[in-house]
Amino acid sequence: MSAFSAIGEEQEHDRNEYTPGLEPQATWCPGCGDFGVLKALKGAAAELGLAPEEILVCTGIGCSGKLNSYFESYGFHTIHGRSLPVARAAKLANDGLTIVAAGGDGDGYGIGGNHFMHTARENHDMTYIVFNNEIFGLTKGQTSPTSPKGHKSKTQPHGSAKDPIRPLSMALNAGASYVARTAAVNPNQARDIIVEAIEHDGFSHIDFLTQCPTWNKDAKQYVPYIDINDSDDYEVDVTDRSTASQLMFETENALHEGTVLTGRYYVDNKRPSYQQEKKQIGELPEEPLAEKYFDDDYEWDRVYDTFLDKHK
Ligand SMILES: Cc1ncc(C[n+]2csc(CCOP(=O)(O)OP(=O)(O)O)c2C)c(N)n1
Ligand code: SF4
Ligand SMILES: [Mg+2]
Repeated sequence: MSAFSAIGEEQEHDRNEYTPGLEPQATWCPGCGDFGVLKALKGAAAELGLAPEEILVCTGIGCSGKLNSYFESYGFHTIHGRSLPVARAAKLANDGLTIVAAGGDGDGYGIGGNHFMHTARENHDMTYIVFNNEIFGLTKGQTSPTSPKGHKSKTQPHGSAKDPIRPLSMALNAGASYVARTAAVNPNQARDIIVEAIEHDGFSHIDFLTQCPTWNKDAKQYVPYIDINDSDDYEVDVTDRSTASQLMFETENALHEGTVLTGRYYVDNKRPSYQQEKKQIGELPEEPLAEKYFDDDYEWDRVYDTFLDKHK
């Protein structure tokens, strides 16, 4: 629970509380997988009993970057590939906040790849959701780092000559302490994974398969999918690093051969988070820095109410 909770310790929240009053209508295309992320995030926040003011959602640029426009909480729509450094700074200033960083495959695995690698390595306590639609959606379908080899787009009319990156393996090797893949076609699994990821102390990476029916007609490849944690064909010990590594490799190969594997791959509960380590060596005060500037008498208010008042 945040020290800044306006409501108190025990809270119950309805998923509808996370729908903003001013801009309830998402501008994503019909059938877009991004709706699945929003739905799963609302369900997870409600299940965890988090008040909107206890959550910060930092996003990058892209269709995915609109997530925090449609989710009622604190939000910071950053620049392309930069959701993670902003999220890190916010967590360092106020570790009572639940931090969700989010962006697209181009945003997080391309232009922001450096931040992804080092935020995982340093095990910053936050949940990072990457909307993986295997293209640049907002800018109309160009090839992205996760586009499969041979994928044709306006930027690669003869087909991409390059192998896509392996996001799960990348996260594991960089040092993420929680790694999972889910898909917009199953918001229930996605919700459960987001709940776990938020509860996890450390860097949680979720590669979230999101179909883009407008610019990536291969979207149908995301259905049906297999949950490795529920299937008899896979023996998964999420605490075993080498099993996780093998399964990730298999999953990343299978994706473009028509088999979509999802689930939790790796959970390391023993490794301290960046925040915990910094406190241990005395570089981070026990009391959040932000609390120094916190006004106890301030009544938390929805920003759009203020805007609406101004326009009366
Ligand atoms: C520094 C910078 N370079 C390029 C762009 C243009 N741009 C905006 S969104 C985008 C790609 C978004 O793709 P992705 O991150 O996969 O998100 P999606 O739209 O697919 O959700 C690009 C290249 C930008 N806004 N800033
Ligand atoms: S262009 Fe694709 S990713 Fe963007 S809103 Fe439309 S369907 Fe979704
Ligand atoms: Mg994309």
